[in-house]
Amino acid sequence: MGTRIEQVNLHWLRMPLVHFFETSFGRTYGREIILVEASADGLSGWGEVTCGESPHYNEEWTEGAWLLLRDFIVPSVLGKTLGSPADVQRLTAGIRGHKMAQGGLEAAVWDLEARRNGNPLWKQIGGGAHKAIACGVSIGIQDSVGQLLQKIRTEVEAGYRRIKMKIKRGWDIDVIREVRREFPATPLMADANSAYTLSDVDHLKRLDEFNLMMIEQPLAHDEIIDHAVLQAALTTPICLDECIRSAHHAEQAIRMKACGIINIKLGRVGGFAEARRVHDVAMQHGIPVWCGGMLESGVGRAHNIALSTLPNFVLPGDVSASRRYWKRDVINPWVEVTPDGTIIVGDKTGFGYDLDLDYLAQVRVRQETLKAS
Ligand code: OSB
Ligand code: MG
Repeated sequence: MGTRIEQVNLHWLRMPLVHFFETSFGRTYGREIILVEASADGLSGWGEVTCGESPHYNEEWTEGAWLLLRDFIVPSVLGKTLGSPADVQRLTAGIRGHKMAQGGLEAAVWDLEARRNGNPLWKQIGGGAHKAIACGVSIGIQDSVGQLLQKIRTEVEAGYRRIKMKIKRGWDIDVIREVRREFPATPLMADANSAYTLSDVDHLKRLDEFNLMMIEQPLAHDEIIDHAVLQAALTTPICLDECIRSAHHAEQAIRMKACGIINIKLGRVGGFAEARRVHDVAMQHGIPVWCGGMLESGVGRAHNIALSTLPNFVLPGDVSASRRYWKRDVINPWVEVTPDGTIIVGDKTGFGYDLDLDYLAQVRVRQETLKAS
């Protein structure tokens, strides 16, 4: 028994975004995405590497991830017989960091395992507690407050259940005040992507008056202790994103009271096995979680949907409709959101959608095949 990984195909896709996306660390007009295709016995599973084009969200970026996969991660797994997809994490444990690169392969192997067993991916990972996923949107920093208000109105009218706005120094308190005035009852939150330091505590305390669901990652990407100090000074719950790269980090952050909520990103923690552990630790401590996004193509989006069916995903996530990002997605059908702001979870085998192989070939700019010897 077990699955011997015979071949891994790396596909580099270049996909322009429908609208630029700006965070405190910069603006993105298009995505450079690696899809990982892992094959055994005539079946293929697909995963997505969710890192950015430059090493600003974390240390990973597309070109680096490609080399890491080609030279280290894939060779650690090729030709090995896996008892479970969770073995990918064990086989790559000697590689420090680069969880998004590892997570892309790990997710592909879970999808492959699901297909070998004729299971939907959500079932293969032990999910299924939710048959519909509650959706929120993440709205980037805009050129004007008017433009932001207009974008929020569009998403609220589409049915999305919460609005996340990106903030940075100079685009925070005054902007949120205007948004709150315009949308007094909308569930609202802000994501700073590490734009502040503890010396901004008095400034950040002013956020408490806006009744935000949470503030996401206000302080440094690797700083749990300062978040605990900040949380003690705020009534608004802190949600950690960048800081949580493992279940161990989640446990430390929760024990230190550095956060009240955790954003789980599949790639950031290295795949489904660790994402489930983060989920379980949070659940044991009564900390709710939601699924973050990294502007994924349909493949990563579908994986996020499967992950979000685990029971403690009780808050709307950043997983939203394909057409918010892409003129055309690489899957069929595209991910769609109902008028009441949910994605319906299907029963199809694997990640639950068909690949649009014609379009995939159109947007592919690089490809490499690695075979077991
Ligand atoms: O911090 O959650 C983040 C996108 C790129 C990098 C970091 C983040 C984000 C998002 C977008 O907020 C979420 C999405 O719509 O996919
Ligand atoms: Mg974030």
